[in-house]
Amino acid sequence: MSRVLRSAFKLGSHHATYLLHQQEARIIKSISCYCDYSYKGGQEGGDGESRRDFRTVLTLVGLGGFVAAYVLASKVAAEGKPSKENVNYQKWHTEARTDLPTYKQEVIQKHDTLEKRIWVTYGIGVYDITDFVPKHPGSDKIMLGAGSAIDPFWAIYQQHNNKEILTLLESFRIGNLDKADAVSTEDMGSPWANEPKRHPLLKPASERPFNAEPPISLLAENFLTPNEFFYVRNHLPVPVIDAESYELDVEVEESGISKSFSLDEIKKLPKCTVTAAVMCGGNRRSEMTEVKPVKGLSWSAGAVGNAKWSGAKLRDILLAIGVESDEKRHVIFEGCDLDPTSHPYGASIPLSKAMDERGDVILAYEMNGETINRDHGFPLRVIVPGTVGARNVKWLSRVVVSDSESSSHWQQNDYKGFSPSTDWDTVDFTKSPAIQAMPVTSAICCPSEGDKVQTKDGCIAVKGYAWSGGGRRIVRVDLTADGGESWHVAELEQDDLPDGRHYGWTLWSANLPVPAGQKKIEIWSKAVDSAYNTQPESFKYTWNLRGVLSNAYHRVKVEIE
Ligand SMILES: Nc1nc2c(c(=O)[nH]1)N[C@H]1C(S)=C(S)[C@@H](COP(=O)(O)O)O[C@H]1N2
Ligand SMILES: [Mo]
Repeated sequence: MSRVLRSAFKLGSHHATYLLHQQEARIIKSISCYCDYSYKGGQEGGDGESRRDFRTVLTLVGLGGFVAAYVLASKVAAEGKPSKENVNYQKWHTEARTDLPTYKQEVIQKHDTLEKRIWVTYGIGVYDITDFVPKHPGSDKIMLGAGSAIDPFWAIYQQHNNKEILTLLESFRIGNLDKADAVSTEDMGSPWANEPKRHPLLKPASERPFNAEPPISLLAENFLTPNEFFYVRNHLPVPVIDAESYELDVEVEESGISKSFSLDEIKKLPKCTVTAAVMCGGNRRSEMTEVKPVKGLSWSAGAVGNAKWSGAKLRDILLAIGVESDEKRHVIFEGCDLDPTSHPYGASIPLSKAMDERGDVILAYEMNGETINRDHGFPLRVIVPGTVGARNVKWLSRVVVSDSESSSHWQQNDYKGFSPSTDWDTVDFTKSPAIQAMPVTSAICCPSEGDKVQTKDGCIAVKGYAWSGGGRRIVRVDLTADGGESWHVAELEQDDLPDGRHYGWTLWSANLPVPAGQKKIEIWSKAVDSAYNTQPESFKYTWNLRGVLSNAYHRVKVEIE
């Protein structure tokens, strides 16, 4: 590496350090988006006491911070980063730097406090990230993860593998790891080697982890979304599970009751089928982003699907082990998908929802009459009808009845709503409740933005979906083609189920009158649910930093032929 390059790194490091101090609060607060911030070029724990938690927090803050520092790195770029475009930044951490000393793992391990300085290794690079690790009330948690290799984390969170972040990391380089101590990437195996095959029509918002939605024009074609077109939202690699040896652990905290169920045992329980839409809390986020950028996967309106789910009622299982409903308790779900600290994806719902006969919470092994596929949770997932997608935990491994909510990152520091004036400097995730039931929304699936459409008797054919959380039926969908001067009521296609227990979506269609003589029109849709809740007119006043609950009127511009 040239001297110019090295001094540029120093400069970069200095500059970045300064900026990092400025932005440390922001970085800490950005942890909730560490996992998806940089996917697709700029898109989408807990206070637990265990060491695993701490390590997760390190990943989130320390390593995720590198992601958050993307912006800083760009500034560095503007102010003197190496001009040679072809430097092989992906190799830096694999090569020894002759200008720097070599360290043994046991030496590195000792650098695990701010006082002793915080070191990490990546490949055979040794980095001092002390100035990067923000000083904040939870800094004790960061320390516990210090002094170790970050390779396993970055194997999973592949968004780090870009020039800006690797450049920033290299700027913290202080030495080389003794080769004998280096983590071998071959030994680790790729966590992505066993991903299932996906339908080519699913448009990935990120490949690893796999997140994709179907073209929304397809969504209104089928009341039950075909399994292969159903959006996929994975936070981690898809776990490989052998159905024969699979077991679900059900536990009750305090009482100490616990019981394991094989898949066969679960299938012997009374089978029940629920039609329920599952919608990601970030569905339609890309529209909210237009008001002001938000952090998260840039979903269009396709992060939702409607399916018939079959399985055992969670209520039956809980009753069988003697659980009684209690308004104050929770049911925690854990998946088999593990992060690099062996921490599973997790979420919780109120116990009262699980115990409610009309809550229809099921442990599903079938989706639309087929064995549930790997992307959607094989062999077992929980379906919490009417509740945000994040609580519908896939690849279920454990169910725990507890006095507290899940301590997972996704329950505590993500999937929560905030005021439009809350930013990453001021956000306090403990101040907002975790999203459970979702608000009413709708989307126009046909025509699509920019389509040229033909009129028939002064009308155009429009269709879409509408849904509300909490079991509320859709009672009306209003459409306008003249900016709200006149509204037209759509025809609804939905289940004939009582309000409060109506969990599937509603498809709607209409022949919408369009203003005569106008070439360009904008269609708006708004749905009304059984509580007469309706969608907000714009995203402006419901904007939130995470881009969740993005349910304003859906608007589509088309040209009349
Ligand atoms: N175990 C596990 N369960 C999970 C997730 C996950 O990453 N791991 N993602 C959640 C989120 S955020 C959503 S929106 C839904 C998506 O379900 P789908 O992929 O079947 O559409 O699964 C939820 N359950
Ligand atoms: Mo989600």
